[in-house]
Amino acid sequence: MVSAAGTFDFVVAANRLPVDRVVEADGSAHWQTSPGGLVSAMDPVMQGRRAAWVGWAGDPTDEIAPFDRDGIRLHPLMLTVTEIQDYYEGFSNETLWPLYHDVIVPPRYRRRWWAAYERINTRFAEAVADLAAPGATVWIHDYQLQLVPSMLRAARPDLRIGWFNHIPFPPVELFGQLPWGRSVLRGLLGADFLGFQRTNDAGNFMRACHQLLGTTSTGDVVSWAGADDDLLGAEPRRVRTGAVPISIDFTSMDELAREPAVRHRAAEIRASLGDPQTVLLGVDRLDYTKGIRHRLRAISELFADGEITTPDVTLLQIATPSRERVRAYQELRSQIDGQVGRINGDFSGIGASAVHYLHHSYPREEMAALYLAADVLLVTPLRDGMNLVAKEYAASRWDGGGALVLSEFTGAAQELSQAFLCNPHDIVGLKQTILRAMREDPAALRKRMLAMRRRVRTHDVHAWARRYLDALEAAPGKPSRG
Ligand code: ADQ
Repeated sequence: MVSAAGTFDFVVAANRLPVDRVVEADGSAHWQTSPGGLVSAMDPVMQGRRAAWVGWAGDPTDEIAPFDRDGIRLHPLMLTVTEIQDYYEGFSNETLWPLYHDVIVPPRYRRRWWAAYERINTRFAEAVADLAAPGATVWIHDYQLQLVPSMLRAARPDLRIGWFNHIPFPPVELFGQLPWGRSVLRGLLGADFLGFQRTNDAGNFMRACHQLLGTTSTGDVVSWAGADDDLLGAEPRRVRTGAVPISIDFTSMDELAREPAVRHRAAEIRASLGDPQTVLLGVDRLDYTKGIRHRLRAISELFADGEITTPDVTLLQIATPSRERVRAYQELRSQIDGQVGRINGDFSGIGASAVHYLHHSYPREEMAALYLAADVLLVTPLRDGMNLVAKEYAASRWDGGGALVLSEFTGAAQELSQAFLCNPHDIVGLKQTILRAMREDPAALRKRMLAMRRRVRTHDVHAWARRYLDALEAAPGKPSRG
């Protein structure tokens, strides 16, 4: 059924709204802008347009009416406790997340979760259909909303619909496990343009469509011949795909890291670590995709081999707990807690910890100071769509200092080829790479860092959003009858 049009020319749909609801001790509540790149990426492209954002409001609460903030209409969707368990923790984070990250832990396939995923995607599509003006542009984000493109197209064929995947898209040999894989692909093919982090992700998607739906492709365009299909309808479709790697706000990170207070704080951090010769740093969400266990294994062996010793070398590992109600994350946390405890028990001295392990979440100023304080940043994911931490490190190092050890299984590795690239599964190789990064002479390090900074400066988040929207605008769009 075609629904009535709204008044917004540009509508974003993402799992979360760009604001968090903060409830004070006295029970009063207010909204606070969420930290994170997506908000700053979307802001410049939303300003000056009649723009709206549809997303889950966070913790379950009573119905909240849509409201305006900074000239943007925010449209909260409320989820019940059961919907959060089934759609978000279940299908999004226990099925799709591990499946799309190379099945590092086994995905769980539960029919009840899939039914909830379909229901919540329907609610997102209905909300966007009601808000979007005739011919509006809609940008849908990420793996939680893969059915929205087709659901939305069925209701509003006049819209220009884009979707961007922040995480990898797996090879068809893995994707084929998903009992509802064909529905997911048909859900996505409702878009005009499907953006991915890497060319390989777009290729994996096209191969999955070919193998599971029998589509053909010419260059970056997937053609679906049309069929009596409940999601996609009977019309043939041509959908453009492409790699548009996400980035960060280089200028604001660079400026922040130059501030005297941040530089002073960086020196303070080093002093409180006991002024070691080498500070190694890891900054991750506590997630099994991030390769924290492999990193700690390598560090532990380097201490055991006597290649590094306290107090000369210390690792500062910041790991913000996430998805704490999901079992795999609880297990990971206790494994890492144990590993850190063993390393410190075996190799720390009095007042000289081998590993400083922190769960806190920090303001941007403190993140910039941490990056400035680190001689080597260790980014060792087993699989990561992009990894913004690597790019933030480069943007913070206006001084040309620091070394980046970067897993070849991150999207960032495609762009930051001057990093010390590593395979985190190869512990021997990882140890050697860490030592090389620690021992490289400053002039060579500086050359590498300046090249990485150039790349992030010229490919920042604003360029990303523009490139994405240009590709969406240029997508074939209208169904071709051949
Ligand atoms: P994430 O898996 O969350 O994102 P990442 O790209 O590294 O991973 O971004 C993490 C962000 O959180 C960074 O901006 C970082 O500064 C911040 N952060 C981490 N720890 C923090 C702490 N303790 N305190 C404050 N801030 C902290 C997903 C995909 C990635 C992809 C992004 C964007 O998994 O591959 O790069 O989306 O598309």
